[in-house]
Amino acid sequence: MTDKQDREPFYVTTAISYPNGDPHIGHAYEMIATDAIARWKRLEGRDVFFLTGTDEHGIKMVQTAQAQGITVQELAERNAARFKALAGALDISNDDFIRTTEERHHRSAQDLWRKMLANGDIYQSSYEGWYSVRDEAYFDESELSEDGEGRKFAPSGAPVEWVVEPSYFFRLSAYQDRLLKHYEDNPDFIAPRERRNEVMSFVKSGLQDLSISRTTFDWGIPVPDAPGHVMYVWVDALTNYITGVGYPDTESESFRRYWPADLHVIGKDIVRFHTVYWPAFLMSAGLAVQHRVFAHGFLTVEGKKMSKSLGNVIDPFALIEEFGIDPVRFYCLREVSFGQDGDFGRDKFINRNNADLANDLGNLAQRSLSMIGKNCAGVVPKPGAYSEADQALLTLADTAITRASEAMDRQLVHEAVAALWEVVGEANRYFASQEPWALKKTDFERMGTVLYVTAETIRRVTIPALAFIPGSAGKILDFLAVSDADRLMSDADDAGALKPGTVLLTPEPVFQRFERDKAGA
Ligand code: ME8
Repeated sequence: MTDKQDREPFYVTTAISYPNGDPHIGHAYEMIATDAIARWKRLEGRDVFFLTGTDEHGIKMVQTAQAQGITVQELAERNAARFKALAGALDISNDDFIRTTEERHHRSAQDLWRKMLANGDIYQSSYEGWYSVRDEAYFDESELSEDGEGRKFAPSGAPVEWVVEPSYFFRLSAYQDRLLKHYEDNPDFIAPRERRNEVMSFVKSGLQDLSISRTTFDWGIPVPDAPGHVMYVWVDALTNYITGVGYPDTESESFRRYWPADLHVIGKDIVRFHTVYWPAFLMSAGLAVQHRVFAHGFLTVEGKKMSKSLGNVIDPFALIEEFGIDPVRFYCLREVSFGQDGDFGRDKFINRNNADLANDLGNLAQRSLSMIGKNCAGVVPKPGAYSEADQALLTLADTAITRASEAMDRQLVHEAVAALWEVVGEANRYFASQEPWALKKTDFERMGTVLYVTAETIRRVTIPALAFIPGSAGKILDFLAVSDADRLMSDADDAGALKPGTVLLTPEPVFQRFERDKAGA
């Protein structure tokens, strides 16, 4: 691979999670999808920097710690370690893990604050309004709902209370026109499109200044030169994206190289923070605005919203323990349309694993490569002239790789997976209809061609699959004796790169089949 400096940088982030509880499948989902995007870009030869982490300040952390009888530092320490462990357990290829309690981040957030202040965008006043502790946000009266007893609730369903406090404000109202111009000039700034429309109409309806400091608790980043005030957790949280690449040192190599970020991947509930507040903060501080925000949907479990009270929160560690990493990753990427809501269902999960991984890719690799082992002394045979069927499969691999790349450019991860698995499905039909086991007796040379075409097709789809199921795809490429240096998209594009005469390794089963639960099945 060429030197890092010669490759085009690509900076991608997840949201940083609140470590006030254990990570759940929604957190795992976001990590997996972002990891697939990061890995794909690396396969394309980009110099990727991938950041994830934890958002550790705010009143919710304080309240959870109190309820558990531990200090908030202890809570943050314990649960941040769980999120870090989750990234490891899911084979996430993040380059750094940021915690907002780190000193580097305090320095960064305070510097950003000073820049916004120097630009005249921060002023002191007092704030009163309907505040939801759970959402850590104030809401407009018009956004609230009410129950029969006069209690008011935020759109999330969380109760709100009337709060009055001295507060610093950010002059968000001054950014309405600049933001709208930014959306107009950069039609790809917010995806999917329906999110962009929502944000634009929200901004068009008028922006109010934003309360950005708190005085009712001290678990946060101190506002510079303002004793008693800590920063509103979202100012601090969003800043993680620049801290991660070296801010406030804007002259550092990493900041110059990676900022502005190419992509923030987040859930649909926090679009406003990332597409209204964050670009406004950056503009105020004289920094470049990130290129793009992609909002994914929410996962439900067996069709129901996850909640502690329903007891249906899925522990991703338990899932990995039971099924392994790649089946979990694959399900998330294949079954859910990225950008739409999706569902985790146990039967659907097992069906997907058995059909696409164990049967289609697993069996095909195992059967074809072990035939090469037994009949060709483990050496890739030299193909003869291609038949129409051979050509059709090879061409399909070509077009599918192109389609997958185009889909990944727009973060349509599910479309990319589907395009590749269409080839896997077709390769199975090809293998079954060509009957190489029968050709062995009738036309040995033709058998060699069929095995070559099959193995070459497996190589070509398995390289891009490294982004989705890195461990299993890596094993299959090992069996095919594809060296680490030959596992880039340019190698997948390179038809015929599997050289006749290559000595293969003995294949072993890569995927497992799982039984659906008897009860209720
Ligand atoms: O929002 N399905 O943290 P968080 C899919 N700290 N995604 C889900 C989900 C679900 N059921 N539940 C949550 C925060 N998410 C802030 C972010 S960024 C500067 C600060 C997603 O722990 C959610 O949309 O509540 C968000 O993108 C991420 O998980 C972390 O959520």
